[in-house]
Amino acid sequence: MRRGRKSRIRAVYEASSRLKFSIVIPTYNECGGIERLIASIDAVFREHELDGEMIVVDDNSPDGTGGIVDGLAARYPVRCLHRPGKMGLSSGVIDGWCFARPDSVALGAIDADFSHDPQILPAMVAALSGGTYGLAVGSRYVRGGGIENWPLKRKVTSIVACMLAWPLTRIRDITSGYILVERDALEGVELDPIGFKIGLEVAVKAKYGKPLEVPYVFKDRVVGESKLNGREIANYVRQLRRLYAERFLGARASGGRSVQAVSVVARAERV
Ligand SMILES: Nc1nc2c(ncn2[C@@H]2O[C@H](COP(=O)(O)OP(=O)(O)OP(=O)(O)O)[C@@H](O)[C@H]2O)c(=O)[nH]1
Ligand SMILES: [Mg+2]
Repeated sequence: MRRGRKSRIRAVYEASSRLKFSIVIPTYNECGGIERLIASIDAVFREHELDGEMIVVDDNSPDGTGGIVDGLAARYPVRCLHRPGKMGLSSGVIDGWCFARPDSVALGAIDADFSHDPQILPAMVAALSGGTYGLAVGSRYVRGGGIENWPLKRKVTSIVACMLAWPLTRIRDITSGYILVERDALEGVELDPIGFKIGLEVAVKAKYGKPLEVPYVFKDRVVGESKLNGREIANYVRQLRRLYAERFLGARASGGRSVQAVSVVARAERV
């Protein structure tokens, strides 16, 4: 009897001490793999007893991705934020963070195409739970990480893109997009919603203290089509130019979305 009570108390304690987090999955035409991804992330949550929720941000995908996610909400810890049209990956992640439950103390992002391995989520969560790190980045470019099935041209483009940002940060895989960051680290930070590289924006601007790169092997998408195009590459160059100007010329950022606005929106949507 006494043991039962003790273990119940321990269970309540462990539950309350688990790190609550929300991870955003931006989607545009990902009907081919979204259900499998949500089921896989849920399996990781269950196996490792993680207190996570998934937020899919869908831009009115013509292939019906958003509707599929709505249909999964009863079975999995997932909610879908529907936007009226294709508005970009980074702005989707920021809107998803707005939509996240307000008591999530960490906010993250993962691509919908299985390029980012959900199996490293527990290590990312553990990094933040331990209190030593405020940002965890899924990384292809630290020991243990890598890339599978990419042509040489794509590998070279990726490493060059990372190198262009290295003077701004000590994070190697700076174009990763697979991140988990403390909500507090985003407070008062203006995030530029341009383009694809929300990870870069967070890594350069947020106040997270120490970052940890968690290795994983990136896999090329097997279903659906890439949305990376020349326009997004140009956006990356524009984003870099703004970040360099802010860092080294003291230019003032404009048009950013602040974390304050994020929390306010999150609260407003829940009322
Ligand atoms: N909501 C939303 N999601 C987007 C948008 N553009 C891309 N995404 C999603 O962002 C993630 C990354 O896009 P990808 O097309 O895989 O881009 P990538 O990983 O750079 O390129 P690939 O190597 O081809 O996979 C995927 O989950 C996309 O569905 C957008 O405009 N809005
Ligand atoms: Mg991809």
